[in-house]
Amino acid sequence: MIEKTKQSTEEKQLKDQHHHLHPFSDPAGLKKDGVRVIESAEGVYLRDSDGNRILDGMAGLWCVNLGYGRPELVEAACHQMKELPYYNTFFKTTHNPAIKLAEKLSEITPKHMNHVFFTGSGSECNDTVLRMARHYWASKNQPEKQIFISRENAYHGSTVAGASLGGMKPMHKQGGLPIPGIVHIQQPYWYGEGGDLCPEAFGLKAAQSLEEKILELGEDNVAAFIAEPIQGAGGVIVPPETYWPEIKRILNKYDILLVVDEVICGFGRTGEWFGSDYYGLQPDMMPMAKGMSSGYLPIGGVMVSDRVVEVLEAGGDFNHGFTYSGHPTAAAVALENIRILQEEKIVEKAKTTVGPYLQKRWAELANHPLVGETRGVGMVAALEITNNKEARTRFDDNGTAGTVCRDFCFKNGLVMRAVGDTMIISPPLVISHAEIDELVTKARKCLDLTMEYFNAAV
Ligand code: PXG
Repeated sequence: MIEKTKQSTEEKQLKDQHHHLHPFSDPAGLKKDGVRVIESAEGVYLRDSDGNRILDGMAGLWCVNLGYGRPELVEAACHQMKELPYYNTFFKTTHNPAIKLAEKLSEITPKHMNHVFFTGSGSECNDTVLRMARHYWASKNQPEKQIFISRENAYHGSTVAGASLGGMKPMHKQGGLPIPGIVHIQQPYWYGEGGDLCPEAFGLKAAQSLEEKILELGEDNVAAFIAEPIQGAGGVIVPPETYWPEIKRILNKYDILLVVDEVICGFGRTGEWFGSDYYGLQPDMMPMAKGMSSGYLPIGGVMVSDRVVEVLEAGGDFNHGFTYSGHPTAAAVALENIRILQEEKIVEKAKTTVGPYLQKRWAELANHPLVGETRGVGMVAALEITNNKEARTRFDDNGTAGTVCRDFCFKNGLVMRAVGDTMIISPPLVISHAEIDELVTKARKCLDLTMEYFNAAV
C-alpha cells in the first residue's frame, strides 16, 4: 500500500522507538540519537527519509551483491507468487524452484558438493551444520565425535548454536553461551594479535593451534572444524598466506569434518564464486545465505559433500527442518540472482576488473597518518585505525576511533562499518570505477575528520 499521509522523519523515529526492538543495538543510544530511516535504493545508493543519498559501502549487511533495484528479481518473485507463493519441502514433497535451485547450486559450488539442505538464513545454516555433523558421526557409529572447534572472534549467527559456534565474547555473555561441545582457538588476526611475529610465522602459529586443540581433546571426540574463509563481522580478517595451507595439512591428518562458512564470502565476494575456491578448500559442509538472493528475500542453504551425503542417506530420518526450507518465492529469486551473476559475468569482473581496482584504490589509504594497515580480497576490504603506525597501538581499548570515523561516514553519505577500530567495506559487486573513486574519497575525508577530532581532543 502506498503511504497516504507523509510522516516526518521525527514521527517515524518516534514510532520506531516506541514499538521496534533493534538487533545488536543499545535502546538508550537509539533513543538519544534517533534511527536513520532508509526509504529507497538504486544501484549502490540508498536514500533516507531526509532525502540524503548515501553510498552503501556494505551492500546492506554484506548481501546485496547485485545492487539495489534489479527489476528481474522483482519479476521472478511476482511470477512465483502468482504460481505457488508457498509450499513446504517436508513429507515427500518438493516444488520446481527448490529442484532448480538445488541443481544450480550443485553446478556452481565445488565439484564434490552436490546436495543442499535449505534454510531461511545463515544462522539456521549453522544450527543445521551442528546437528547434521553430529548425526553424521552417530550414523557412522562414532557418536562420541561431538565437539566443534571454532575460532575466537568468528561470526556464525545469532541463534543459540550460531552464537555458540561464533567466537564473539559479548554474545557469549548473554544467554549462557556457548552451549557445551563447542571450543574456540586463536584467530589468524595478525594486525591485532601477531605481536613481533611476521605475518607468515603468525599464520602458521594460529593454524597450529588447531592441531594442539585436536590432540588435547582427542581426535575421537572432535566432529568438525568450522571457519569463515575470511572473517567478515570480526573485521575482515584476511589470514596470512601460510594459514589455510597449514589448516589443510592438519585436517588431512585427522578424521574431522571441515565446515566452511560461506555466508559472506559466497556468491562472488572474493572474486571467486566461493571463498573455498579462492583458498582451494574442500569443505564437507558449506553454509550459504546473504548473496544467494542478493538479500532480496531471506534464503540460505547448507551445501553438503558427497562423502557426507552417502552416510546421511543411509542414516534414516534427519529430524530437522524449517517451515521455509526451500521457500519457493525466495528460491525463484535466488535462481534469478544467480542467473544474472552468471550472464553478466559479475563474479568474473570482481576478479579481473572491479575487484583489482577497488583493492588498488583502497590500498592508497595506507598512506593516511591514521591508517596502520589496509587489506582486502576481491570486493571486501578493511583498514586499521592506529595512533602509532609502527607500534600498531590504538587511541583507546573501546573502539572509540572506529565509532568516531563511522559516525563521520554516516554524516558524509557513506556507509562504512566499524568493528572496534577496524573500518570495513563490502560494497555491491556491481559498483562502478567512478563509484569506487567516490567511496575512497569519502573514506579519506572521514579519516581526516577523525584525525581532526583526536587532534582537537589533545
Ligand atoms: N555466518 C556468517 C559468516 C555471517 O557473516 C551468519 C553466519 C548468520 O547469518 P544470518 O542470515 O542468520 O544473519 C553471518 C551473518 C555485521 C553482521 O554486523 C554480520 C552478519 C549478520 C549481521 C550483522 O557485520 N553476518
